[in-house]
Amino acid sequence: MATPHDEVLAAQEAHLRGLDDADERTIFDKIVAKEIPATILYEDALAMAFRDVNPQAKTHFLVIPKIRAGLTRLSKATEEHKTLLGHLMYTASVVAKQENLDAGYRCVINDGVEGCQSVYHLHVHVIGGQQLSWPPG
Ligand code: D5M
Repeated sequence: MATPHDEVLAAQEAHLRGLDDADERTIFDKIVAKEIPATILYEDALAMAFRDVNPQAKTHFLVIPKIRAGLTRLSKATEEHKTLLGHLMYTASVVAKQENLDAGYRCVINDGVEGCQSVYHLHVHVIGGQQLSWPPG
């Protein structure tokens, strides 16, 4: 039976499909479509989490919107993306628990050239499993 949460996700999914710019596909779209392999840790109607291919710590996974809906980067966010952005952060916390990151972790979103973004499909890096240092470079 669908829960109220499932209904919210389904409504968001329909809304995001209306905003989608699917012709410009990224490597992450191919992971969502299962055209290229990835170690998938979590998936629902809106979000997917998978291990980063180039881990920067003992645990490093990415949380992405399955439908990019114009969110190539965080700086493209509009009012219409608020629910999705909240869902991505919540998903990061759910998967971090699943990965036993009980002692803490870091969430990072790189934006644009100066933020060192390389894949233009919004993603949250979740890094942990060891003591991290601060500040980053
Ligand atoms: O981070 C982009 C991240 O995406 C970077 O840490 C590598 C990761 N990446 C790239 N291709 C793959 C595949 N195929 N699987 C898993 N992870 C991948 P950015 O913030 O854009 O610099």
